[in-house]
Amino acid sequence: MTGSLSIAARAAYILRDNSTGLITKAAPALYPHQWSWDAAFNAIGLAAVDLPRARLELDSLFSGQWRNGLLPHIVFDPAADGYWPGPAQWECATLSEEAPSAPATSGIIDPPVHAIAVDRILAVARAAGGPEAERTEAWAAHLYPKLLAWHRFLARDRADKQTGLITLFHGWESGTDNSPRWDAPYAAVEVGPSLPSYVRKDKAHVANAGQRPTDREYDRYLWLVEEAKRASYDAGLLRQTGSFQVGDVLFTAIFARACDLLAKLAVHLRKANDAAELKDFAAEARAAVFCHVDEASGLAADVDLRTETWLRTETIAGFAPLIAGGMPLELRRRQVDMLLGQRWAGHPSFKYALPPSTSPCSSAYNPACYWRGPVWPVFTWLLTWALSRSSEPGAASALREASLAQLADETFAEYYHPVTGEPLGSLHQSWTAAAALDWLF
Ligand code: 9WN
Repeated sequence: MTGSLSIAARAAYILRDNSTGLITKAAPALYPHQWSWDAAFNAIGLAAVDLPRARLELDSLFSGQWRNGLLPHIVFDPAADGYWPGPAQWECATLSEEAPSAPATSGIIDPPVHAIAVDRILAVARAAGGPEAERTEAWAAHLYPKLLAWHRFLARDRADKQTGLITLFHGWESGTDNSPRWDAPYAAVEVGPSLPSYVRKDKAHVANAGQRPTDREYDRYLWLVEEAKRASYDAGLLRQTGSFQVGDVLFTAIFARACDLLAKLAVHLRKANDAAELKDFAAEARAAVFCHVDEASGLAADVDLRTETWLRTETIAGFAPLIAGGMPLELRRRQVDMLLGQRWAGHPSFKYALPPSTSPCSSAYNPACYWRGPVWPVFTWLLTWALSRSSEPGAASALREASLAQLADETFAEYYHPVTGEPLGSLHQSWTAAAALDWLF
């Protein structure tokens, strides 16, 4: 088999192997449940090989949606064990009337990439034509009210009135758990004496525990779950009591782009009022992202909402304006040049010219640890998706080629060491396989 064919075949095999028949596990051992933004990326990859499964992936995820529109960051597979904290720790249905009694879910959120997935699945189905295209159109119309409820939840419960940024009450909600972007707000989180004792299960599933967050960080992650439980997962209460409250530029940028696409779907479904509402959400979110670009560095900055401080760290989230799209040409050129330049993808020590999760020029850079330095292929995919839609096809294709060269090792790792190219974290990670499939489609 030629290189690309072999990568695609192996990626399709991994997505099949990680399937329970209903959901795609985020990873075979480390993450045996369905994660929200993973499911959306996985659905994009699945669209290339199996449209019915791509649709089922999102249907299964949305079966865990809460009555108030919240789409939980994990929908638990009742048959799976081995991930901690599990349903017995989250206790969502007991603590909140908004949560479904089944399936069991977590009570926090993930970045809203779902409308991006629906748009991509529709494009693939329309290009294929025939009955699958018709089925996919009907499916999208059926899913649409759930997506709308999810976006309305974010605009209503999570948009911060001062900054316009989406508020997070847990670093897990950003999807970039231990990124240095959250070091300062986490330093202010005091773990209470009532934190239940626990045994971490994640470290057993990676080659070296140094690739995962530290125990000190985990204490804080678990403490924030306790805080969320005490507030019955209610955003209004968490705004009063939460000891971690940040405005996330990356999440907000993804929301802006997803609102554009959901508005497009609303127009297609002849829902003019919804489309206008979604366009307003998009405009507000995009303006909030552009307002938080640090002039000196050219990177977007998150905000610690409790101290009203900008968090100026050199992490990949600083490229949120590229994800949001629609930025002034000058800012776009500056961000693209930086992304490909020596502080990022073009660093001379790197094996492949790919952007790491934290710049090697940052004092917080750790090339083997999770979101503190490694390259995440799924994030590269998101950048290529956004760049190719922002009149930057050259940058998009350079990143795609470099990432496919890296993925030729066929380990489909969760993340990679930028200097050695060593696969890190979980192997056979579903969203890494999905990214490869979409690139090769
Ligand atoms: C906590 C599943 C998820 C991803 C996140 C990634 C990691 C979980 C963990 O795995 O987070 O949600 O246990 O470390 O940081 O982005 O969605 O792949």
